[in-house]
Amino acid sequence: MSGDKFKEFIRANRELIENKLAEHLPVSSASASERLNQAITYAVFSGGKRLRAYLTLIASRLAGASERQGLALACAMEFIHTSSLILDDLPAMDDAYLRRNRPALHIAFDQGVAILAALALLNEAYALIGSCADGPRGVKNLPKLLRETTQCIGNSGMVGGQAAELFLSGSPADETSLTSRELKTTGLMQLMMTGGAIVAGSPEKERVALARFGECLGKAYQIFDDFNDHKATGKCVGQDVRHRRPSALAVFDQEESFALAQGLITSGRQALEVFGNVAEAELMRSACDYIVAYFEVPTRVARSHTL
Ligand code: GRG
Repeated sequence: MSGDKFKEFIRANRELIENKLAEHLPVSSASASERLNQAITYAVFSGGKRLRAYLTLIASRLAGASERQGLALACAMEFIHTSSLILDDLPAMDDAYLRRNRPALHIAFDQGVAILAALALLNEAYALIGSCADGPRGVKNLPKLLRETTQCIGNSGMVGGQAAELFLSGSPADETSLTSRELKTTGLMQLMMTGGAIVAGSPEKERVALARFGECLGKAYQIFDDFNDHKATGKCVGQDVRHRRPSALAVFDQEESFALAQGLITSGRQALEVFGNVAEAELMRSACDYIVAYFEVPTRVARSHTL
């Protein structure tokens, strides 16, 4: 139950993912771009767990996307994630000085470079997503993939969720504000799960199941992350409290939050039933166990939760 299969997958694929990220790193050869290149390297190779890359690769394989498409999507998701962390840490957003146990990018370099590095990574992510148009199916499905991408990243996804977090801070939090704010995390998790299925032209039933899994996992992940706000995990401690963010802890007590997150994980696992016991579906289930163990969630009876 501690995610051993997923841990083994990480061990087996770590080098592959790190090499692919290095290969696709958007380094500039323009004059005087060394500092930008250093900042991009600093941000991407700074000890992140790479969960988004691994989960994307598994979901893409599960959906029948080619290995090349799966790896391109995996790198794209990790670049989007890194870009969002850089922007999130800026003084105008979370005003955080620490990320992954090191100075945040805008502290290690400066705000201008940090913003450009975030843009370069986001831009490269779109190029990687565009590169999934190989083969007749890829070409046909690319417009749909781009639509899904812009929705998951834009105002109905990460950008919208971050805006809700900023603008609802200080107001009394409730379940509605939490639902808006969690888009900052669920948006990307949904895209990670559906990207491969869209490009591979998977049956609607499978794509919907993957989207549901991503949504449930994203919501649970955000709740777990909220719980880490007061722990020293390599980020600034107590940011949600300091900014009076609409976090799970502002609405539920600890027991309720864990039960809610556990219930979401259970719903996500149920969504995967459409795939039976194929190896990649088992890996996704194992990833759920890994995440629950990583966040040291106490074992409790899961409360059923309807979205
Ligand atoms: C479109 C790039 C872009 C940004 C949109 C700034 C922003 C607007 C959104 C912020 C999204 C955000 C930072 C959500 C938090 C997600 C989260 C729980 C991060 C922590 O993930 P881990 O623990 O991190 O997996 P590591 O360090 O392991 O990669």
